[in-house]
Amino acid sequence: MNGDSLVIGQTNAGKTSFCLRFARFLGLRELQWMVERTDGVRERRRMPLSEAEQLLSSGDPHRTRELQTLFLPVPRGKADRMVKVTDSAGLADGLHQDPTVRKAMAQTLRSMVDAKAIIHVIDAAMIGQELHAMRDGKTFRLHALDEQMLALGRSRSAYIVLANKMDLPSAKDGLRWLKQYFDKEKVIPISAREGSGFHEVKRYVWRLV
Ligand SMILES: Nc1nc2c(ncn2[C@@H]2O[C@H](COP(=O)(O)OP(=O)(O)OP(=O)(O)O)[C@@H](O)[C@H]2O)c(=O)[nH]1
Ligand SMILES: [Mg+2]
Repeated sequence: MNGDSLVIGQTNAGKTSFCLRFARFLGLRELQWMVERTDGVRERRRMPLSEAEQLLSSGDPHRTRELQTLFLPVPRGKADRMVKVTDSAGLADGLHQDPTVRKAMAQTLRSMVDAKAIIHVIDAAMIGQELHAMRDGKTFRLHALDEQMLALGRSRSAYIVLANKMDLPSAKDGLRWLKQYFDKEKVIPISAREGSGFHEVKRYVWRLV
């Protein structure tokens, strides 16, 4: 396994927040990444992490519109190895009116086909909210897009689900449901906002190298 992993999920699940928080957790002050635009052009970028945090993550859906590969140094003996974690544009239902968003989603789908290791981010708080809203006896079902991502993940040699937004109250019930639905050991609860759960994420990602 070459340690490269692709971060996927619905739009707004917290993929970019996860990547930036992971870099912070690892003690990086400066971010090195490769951006692959939807026209295929690749650009190397360097930026202080604090600047990237302001620039890359906001409350708007469809914020990420390019593949952003972060280079993370892993100490291995005398020479560091690099782990690559690629943040992708979030998926959403329907045909989006903005062509750049459509192109970005198509780029995510293409990269999903090639990815060996997949990190699937799910908003556990949203699942919890949806569970609470269903008081009419209907059974809760995972969103069709997440279902597709799960099917793809299962076909890969490495697959993990990050139950994100654990700092929000409804996320507890969301996590309980996710752990029942997925293999329990595949689900890591995290809060990209507060930085919880990252020791386990690190253990998982380092195993890939
Ligand atoms: N409360 C809480 N909010 C979070 C957490 N992680 C992300 N968010 C918020 O969720 C929103 C979306 O976060 P992003 O990281 O931009 O989500 P994304 O999955 O990259 O979204 P796209 O790029 O649009 O696909 C932002 O308002 C974040 O601040 C978390 O752990 N807890
Ligand atoms: Mg994003």
